[in-house]
Amino acid sequence: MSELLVVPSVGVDEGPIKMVEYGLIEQLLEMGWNVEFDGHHKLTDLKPAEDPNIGKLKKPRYVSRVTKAVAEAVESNLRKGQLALTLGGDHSLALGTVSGTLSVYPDACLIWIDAHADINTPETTDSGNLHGCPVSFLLAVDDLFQERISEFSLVYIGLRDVDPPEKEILKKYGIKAFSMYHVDKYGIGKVVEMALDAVNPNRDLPIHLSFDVDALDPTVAPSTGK
Ligand SMILES: [Mn+2]
Repeated sequence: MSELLVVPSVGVDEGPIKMVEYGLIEQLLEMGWNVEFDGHHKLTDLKPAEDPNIGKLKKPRYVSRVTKAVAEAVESNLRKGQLALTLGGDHSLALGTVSGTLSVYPDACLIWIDAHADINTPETTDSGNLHGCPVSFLLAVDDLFQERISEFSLVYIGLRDVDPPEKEILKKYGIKAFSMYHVDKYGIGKVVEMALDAVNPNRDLPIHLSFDVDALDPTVAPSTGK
């Protein structure tokens, strides 16, 4: 049984629900999954009337409210013994999805498949976009977040655009990362094995996989930035 939640976000609003409309659920059913569609969660009503920046961070209250709602939805589905598959949003969504997972499976490891490390802190971010920061919050690099994941439980696959301050953080914490160089050199199957060896050597821990579509080659997914 898996539960499918769809959460839109500005900029890529229609993408997630279009995947459902174009037959994602039917395809999952064909693959043998028993899918319960949890609906299109439109969280725009959580948007606060006023949401001034905090430091450089943009829309902090809105992202915070969405994070809480998503975490609760993921948690309640996981507590029913289901696999939660969440589609949508930019990668700030992972603040909620990973938190929901950690509240039920505190020993879960996190596989982050992305062109970007998304590990800027409120200090290092240039843009102030929270979708560039979720991993630093999840690791509590700045002690901002409650549900903390250990740096030893996190592994990256697919990196190809990492900011210099992010490189410093990855180095400081000794976070395992496989870039596109490794994927080209070893192939994705071998890289996934190596990533699992790093965070889940006995293959006995729960896995949270967070996938940014920009990890795909821009020739097959041209609409997601670089
Ligand atoms: Mn990305």
